[in-house]
Amino acid sequence: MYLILGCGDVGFTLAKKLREKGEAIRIIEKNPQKVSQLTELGFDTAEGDFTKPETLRDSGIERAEVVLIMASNSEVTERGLGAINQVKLDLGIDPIIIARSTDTLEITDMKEYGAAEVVASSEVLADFTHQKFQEFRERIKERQLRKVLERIEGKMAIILQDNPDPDSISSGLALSIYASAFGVGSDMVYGGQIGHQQNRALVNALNLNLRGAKEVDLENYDAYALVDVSTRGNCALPEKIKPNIIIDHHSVVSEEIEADHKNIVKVGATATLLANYLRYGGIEYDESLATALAFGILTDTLNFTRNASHLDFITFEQLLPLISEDLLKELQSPPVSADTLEVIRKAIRSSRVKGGYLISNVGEVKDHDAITQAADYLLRREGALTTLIYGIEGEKIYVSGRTKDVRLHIGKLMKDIYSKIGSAGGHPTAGGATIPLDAFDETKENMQALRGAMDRAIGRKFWETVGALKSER
Ligand SMILES: [Mn+2]
Repeated sequence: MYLILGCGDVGFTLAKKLREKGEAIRIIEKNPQKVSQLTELGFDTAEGDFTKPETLRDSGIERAEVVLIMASNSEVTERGLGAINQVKLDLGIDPIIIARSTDTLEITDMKEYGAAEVVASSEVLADFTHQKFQEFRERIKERQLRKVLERIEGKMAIILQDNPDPDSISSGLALSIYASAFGVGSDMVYGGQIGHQQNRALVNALNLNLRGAKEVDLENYDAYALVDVSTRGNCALPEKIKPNIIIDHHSVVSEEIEADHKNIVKVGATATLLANYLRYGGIEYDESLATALAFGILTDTLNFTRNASHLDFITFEQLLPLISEDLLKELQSPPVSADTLEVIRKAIRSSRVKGGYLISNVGEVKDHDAITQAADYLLRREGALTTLIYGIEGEKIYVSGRTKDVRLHIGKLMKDIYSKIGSAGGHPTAGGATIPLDAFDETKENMQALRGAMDRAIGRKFWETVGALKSER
């Protein structure tokens, strides 16, 4: 039971909320008029002065798990705490005591006097205003974006980061829907590739018509927006063009490019920002976009374990009732194609492990994304800390590296090893290389010889560089 001592505005609001939640409550109030009002409203109320131990005893305080002192006067609160302390000793009880204070300076005193938690109204008000301020900011940004869009005539290119991920793709779609609500049509354009199966699944599920930067004449649009990217190095924005809009999130705010509307903030995902534009713009959207935005937030924050901010949490909470759980599940673990399974089978069969380094040559494949997936999958093998899978698609060899070894930066390592014969690079935990078949003397006509040459120049070379071959001897 919750025992509420003193039922002014704050106590009454609290009592209502607790009752809504189905909690058992009892109120002690001094003012007889208020007592009869509360009783009329169905609250279990006792009349009395809670600064007197006998009142507390008579009110059944021994059944209270929590006692809330909600008086507005600190002196009364302190006398209340004194009375509770006395009763606690007499009855051998130990409820959780929460006190209200008007002055933050009193908090320490009240805690020493037995309050487990002291709620200072000034602090609550400041916190609330601060929180609201963050929301105001999003509201202001939304109005600014609207004004910028109203000035745009013609078609806008929404440029995603190169090799766009779910955050980028869902944010791009959200901006295109937002823009079309204000009369601006757009194309979503990306550089690089939509490689990972998860990204392709998202594109398919949303039935998106994404344009590769090479397919379109990027100079020919009337307006430009950068989404989930704010540096020229990582997107297809043409050299001289100043974009109209930049919406991005990053730990370091980029000053590189100017724009009429620039919103770069330290939040976990760009999808968070776009969900707020849609919200404050009053724009309705379907459950597939809501699901995509939620998925974007989840992937970019690694399920709220990386760079997630307060705004990410509340935005996700607001999206939740709109999303399709089935679609979210499907996006999180997209079905694996028969071809991909076949490549994984080959990768398992021809894998060899030395000193925790697994290498595997899968030969010819239809789609090199399967090589990436095999590298991911085989990292789960016991004893493998690093995987390196390679195979041929068309006239190129694709190499995919993955590691959970914290001492290794696999992207750098692959760059060191393979950039002489192809292009290579990546992150600490994931790297890739593309090597033209021309780099080898052997051709596909003699597959066995070509595979042997690949093993020497790619697999063995990797083992040699990390020292796995020496350690075997
Ligand atoms: Mn992002």
